[in-house]
Amino acid sequence: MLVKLFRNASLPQCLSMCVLLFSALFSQPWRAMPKDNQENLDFAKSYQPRNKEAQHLRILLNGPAGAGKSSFINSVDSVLQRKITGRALTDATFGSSFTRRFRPEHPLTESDLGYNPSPTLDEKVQVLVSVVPADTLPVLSDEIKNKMKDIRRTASDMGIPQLAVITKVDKACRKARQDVKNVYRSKYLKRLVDEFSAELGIPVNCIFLVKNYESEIKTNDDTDALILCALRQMISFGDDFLRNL
Ligand SMILES: Nc1nc2c(ncn2[C@@H]2O[C@H](COP(=O)(O)OP(=O)(O)OP(=O)(O)O)[C@@H](O)[C@H]2O)c(=O)[nH]1
Ligand SMILES: [Mg+2]
Repeated sequence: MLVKLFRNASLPQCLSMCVLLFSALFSQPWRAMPKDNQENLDFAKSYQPRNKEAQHLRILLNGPAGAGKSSFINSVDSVLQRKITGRALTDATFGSSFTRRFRPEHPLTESDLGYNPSPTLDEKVQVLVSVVPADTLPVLSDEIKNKMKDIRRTASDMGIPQLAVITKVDKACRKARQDVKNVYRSKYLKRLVDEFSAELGIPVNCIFLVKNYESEIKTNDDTDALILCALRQMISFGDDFLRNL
């Protein structure tokens, strides 16, 4: 079929078909980023829950060791403070998880340290965020995927809204590494999003591509834009959930 297409096309048509077939970027991003970050920044900084019984939003990040959960927390902190911060400990070796373990097959019981039998509205989780790294996403084990699905199912039963963040886009895609503005133009990353969406059952519009701050000593607008876009959606989802309680 392809051969037929090429045989019937003129030379310029052939050339443009070649470009289309082999280019790694869409001509337009499949998700537009705002022209500047001010609105999203103001929104995140001034956010107050509309449900007056709640003081703040509680967002649970869940994902494999080394996925970039702590880095994402630090990145959000860095964006909001407009300088690189490092409040949550990250681990470059990630042999064992730094962040607290979460095992749906062994729910906490009253005898566990820190178990809270009657959490207040403020102490309950209002948004679940699945965090996965783009570079190893294609080889994520079934065990981890099933665990993430279990956690999502438990959250769904409780009506908790969910979204996903795919980190380390710079490690998975050369074009994204060269210029972070290419993230939502990368055909490879779009395919990753589509496949992850189908596998975990998370709609594409609830999946966000992110490059965390890890080696930078200054923040920059393009990296901020990706982080703020994800953060804004987390806040909106959480606030809707709180309001409907
Ligand atoms: N290049 C790149 N590296 C990243 C990114 N996000 C995280 N990292 C690096 O990945 C490593 C692991 O990140 P962490 O934030 O510690 O991962 P985690 O999910 O908190 O891991 P645990 O707490 O062990 O479960 C660190 O060395 C980070 O600097 C990213 O977007 N790009
Ligand atoms: Mg961590």
